[in-house]
Amino acid sequence: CSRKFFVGGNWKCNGTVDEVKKICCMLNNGEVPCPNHIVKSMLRTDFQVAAQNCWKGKGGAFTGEISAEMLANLHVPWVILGHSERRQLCGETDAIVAEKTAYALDNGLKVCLCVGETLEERERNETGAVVARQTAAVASKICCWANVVIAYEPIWAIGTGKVATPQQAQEVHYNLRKWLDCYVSPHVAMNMRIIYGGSVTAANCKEIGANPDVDGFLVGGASLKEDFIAILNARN
Ligand code: G2H
Repeated sequence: CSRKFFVGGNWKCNGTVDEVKKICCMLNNGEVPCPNHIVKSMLRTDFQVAAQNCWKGKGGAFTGEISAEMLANLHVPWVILGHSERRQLCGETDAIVAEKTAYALDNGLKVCLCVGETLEERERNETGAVVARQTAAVASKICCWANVVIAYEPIWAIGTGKVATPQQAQEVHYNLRKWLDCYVSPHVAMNMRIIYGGSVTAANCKEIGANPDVDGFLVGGASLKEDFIAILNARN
């Protein structure tokens, strides 16, 4: 398969200087094939840093925000957009996430776009429709997907210790790839890395990562621990 396995660590709103130093040390010493500039200067160059959000348009009088231009200027190559914590806690709609994605890509950033359903939506059998709706909003605003990775993160599995089964993850990833094939293009569908996020650990990563449509992980809690090295090696 031509899709290179992709693993992101999402530290969220965690980390004192000492804790960050400890995690960087663990990563730098890990045998493996961020949110800020300090992290970048501490890490081996084969790791790339991501911001966890950015402003939806050109920077300016938007107190508390960081713009795509500022990230690019700081040489932060990636930004995570549409994480369910942003959608649910900060009111980011599909349209806002799409606008942010388009603006970030236009400014040279790579985007890890998060999608995923709530427990109620899964129970109503709406998973496929929700993920398609969230992706369609972005598809209406961008035409080049080369710098996008899609993270499927079922909200009921985030930070709950309740992980999707390998079959559940594979099914959603497969259907999302089919959607891309139909509504974007066969080329984008074939090359899109669709990664899984939601309570990934060293113990469950191999089984989930062995699925043909699972191209990596976005990892929260476990990325703060030694576990992350095993997750980075899930496909090795
Ligand atoms: C989902 C994930 C990281 P966790 O948000 O993106 O977090 O691995 O803690 O469930």
